[in-house]
Amino acid sequence: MKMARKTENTTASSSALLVGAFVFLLCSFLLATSTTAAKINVGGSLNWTFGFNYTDWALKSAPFFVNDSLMFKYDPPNSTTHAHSVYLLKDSRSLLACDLRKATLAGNVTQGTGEGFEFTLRKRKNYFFVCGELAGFHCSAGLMRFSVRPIKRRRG
Ligand SMILES: [Cu+2]
Repeated sequence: MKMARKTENTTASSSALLVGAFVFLLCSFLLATSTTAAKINVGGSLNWTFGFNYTDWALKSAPFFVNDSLMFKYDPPNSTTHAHSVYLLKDSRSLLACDLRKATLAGNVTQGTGEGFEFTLRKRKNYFFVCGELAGFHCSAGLMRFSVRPIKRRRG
């Protein structure tokens, strides 16, 4: 009796091991084959909005990969919401200061409508994104700023 029970336990644990190994292999396979670029909605379900901490969001959403696309969604100007836009800054200094003087426009106040617009991270470099509305107020007080540095995707 004791012998039989022991055999049963051994069988149960070895099949659990097999399942575990299978799941591990499946995960490795999925990781290795997920070489296609991702589309990431900036801000998750909150989209591009005033008062959400995008610096924090970017840190939690990392890593980003070269050729991934960031989706920016925001309502066009209307009577109930603030207008937003997306600008690219040149460096971390201007990001810190919310200095838009050398900024380039990535999306104007209407381009975030509906499904929004895509910005593809084509190069392995730092990107600095801000909302350009109210002369940097949305960037500073509204926390609408973040930087990302996409990394090269590992091939399997
Ligand atoms: Cu804004």
